[in-house]
Amino acid sequence: MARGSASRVSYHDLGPDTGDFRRDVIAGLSRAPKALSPKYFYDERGSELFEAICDLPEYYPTRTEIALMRDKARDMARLLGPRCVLIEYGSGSGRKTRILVEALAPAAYVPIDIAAAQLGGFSSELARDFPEVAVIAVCADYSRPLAVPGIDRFRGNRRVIYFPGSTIGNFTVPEAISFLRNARAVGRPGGAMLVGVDLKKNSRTLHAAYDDAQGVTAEFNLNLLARIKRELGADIDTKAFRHRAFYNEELGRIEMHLESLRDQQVVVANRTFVFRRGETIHTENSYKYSIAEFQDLARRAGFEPQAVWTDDENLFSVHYLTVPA
Ligand code: AVJ
Repeated sequence: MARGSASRVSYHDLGPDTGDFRRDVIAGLSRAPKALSPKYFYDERGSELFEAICDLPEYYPTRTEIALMRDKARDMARLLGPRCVLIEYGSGSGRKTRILVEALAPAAYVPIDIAAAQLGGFSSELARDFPEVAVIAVCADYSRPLAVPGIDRFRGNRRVIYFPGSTIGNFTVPEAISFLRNARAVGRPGGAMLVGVDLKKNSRTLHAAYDDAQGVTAEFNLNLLARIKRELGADIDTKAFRHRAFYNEELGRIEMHLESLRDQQVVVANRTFVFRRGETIHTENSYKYSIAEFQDLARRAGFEPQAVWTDDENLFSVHYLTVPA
């Protein structure tokens, strides 16, 4: 299925459908405690709200990582080497990717993203601006194994997996290890990974970043309920829930929840779910790692940590890991 005007871009839709969403929502609300996957935040409205979060004064990760990419892209490109196949998990708006692609001049660029709305536009723009780069866009859930169509012709090129944005923080430690093991297999011996990881820091800064003054993060979190209403035709009073975010020091993670403001019932796909007042749906974890903690995690997944870049304030890190030959 080709889409977009540039000749060097192809687009493949392997994304999850409404059936998957319905099944996951029902399973998540049947669990105790209730939980939903943060991957479902990113419908069209959710992707827009996430872009707005990235521009908030309190949300330091995006601007810090972009500045880090600007400062260090040349060093990174030297280590990653020429003519690689750059596979990106969760390309989003692609601001960091542009910086990297410009410095790296890869043979191919393979963005894999669950958010279809952004993927088509971003990949055609990139293909237009970098005509030497073959762009293979894939709309899919990258947390599951998938075969990238048409990647075989780059058999001889080094594979580099780019995973920016500290999205790795959405996984628990065992999930992160199995995710990294899959990524290592995709990278193959001799391949590499470049991964953005948010650093541990004082809880005041973290709380502000996940509970901003303008309430954009609250709207982003509550949009998940709005999406369930829109797509699954559910009966939910979204005003009867509120956004909660806090740093769980012991587990080293921000947790986001949707808290029920009263005893109530919610109906999704003919199933009734009972909420007590104060009960929450756990919607996201955002783990924070020290450099040593993340390198240890990478080693447990079979990678060899080679280099790490951080900003002057030690807010954010970008790790370069290799797959042993
Ligand atoms: C996209 C998962 C990295 O955890 O900081 C931002 C998502 N959630 N504000 C993060 C998010 C609330 C973000 N990640």
